[in-house]
Amino acid sequence: MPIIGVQGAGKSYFIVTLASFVAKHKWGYVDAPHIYDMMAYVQAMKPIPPTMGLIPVKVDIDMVKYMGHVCRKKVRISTGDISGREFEQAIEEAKTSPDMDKMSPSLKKFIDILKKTDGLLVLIDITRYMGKTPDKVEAVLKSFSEQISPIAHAIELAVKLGMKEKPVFFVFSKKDIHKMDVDEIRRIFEPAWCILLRRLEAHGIRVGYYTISSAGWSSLSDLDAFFYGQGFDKLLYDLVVAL
Ligand SMILES: Nc1nc2c(ncn2[C@@H]2O[C@H](COP(=O)(O)OP(=O)(O)OP(=O)(O)O)[C@@H](O)[C@H]2O)c(=O)[nH]1
Ligand SMILES: [Mg+2]
Repeated sequence: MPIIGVQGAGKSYFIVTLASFVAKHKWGYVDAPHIYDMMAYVQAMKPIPPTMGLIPVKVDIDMVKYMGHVCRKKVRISTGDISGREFEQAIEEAKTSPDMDKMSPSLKKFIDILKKTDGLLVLIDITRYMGKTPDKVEAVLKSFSEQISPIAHAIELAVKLGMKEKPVFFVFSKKDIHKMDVDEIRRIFEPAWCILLRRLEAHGIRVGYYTISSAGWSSLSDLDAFFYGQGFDKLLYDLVVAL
């Protein structure tokens, strides 16, 4: 299951946090050693250099647990196969040139990822205009307006390549900044993205909504309280069960 999202949406921070959670609870296996380098940046809350963000990171999950329910299944979550910049460029290209022979390596790579996917984890950053626009709803809508085209096109492309009856999980990142709960965001998201949502329903694609924070946990003494408080266990459980 790939993680997609525009530049700076929080994909790399998310996978490092997710990997730490999975490792802490012995729920799976994390691809090393690149993750250590990324970890250093996440722990220091510094931007991950673009070149490092390109290195693929894979988290192999064997089991998940939520509220006493255990689900054993093998699921791979990955990112870094395609960076946000490559993703945006590939989607732009996919919109205009459907010619297979002339495709750029980025678009080819992205199509290969989508062909074999069991669903999508879509990271959306709603914080881009927070602090710049006084009205929170307006700030969220402004962020959506920048991300709806690449994201919706990517999902449509995945559907075209055969992703039917598979789940799409929308994850609104950087919760520590926007401080909104998932229902509050859904009330803005659903009308704004309704055309895509109706089309997904028509293809039997189930949609889930989550909001999490992937930063500021390394200094906490009670890591579990952070992870569970963010709902990482629920997100992983829903995801594994849905596949
Ligand atoms: N406060 C806060 N900041 C975050 C969080 N997640 C990511 N960030 C910030 O957002 C920046 C971008 O996050 P990345 O994870 O590197 O974004 P990305 O989606 O991997 O971006 P590309 O690799 O360019 O596609 C980071 O440098 C952090 O400063 C979060 O949960 N909370
Ligand atoms: Mg990245």
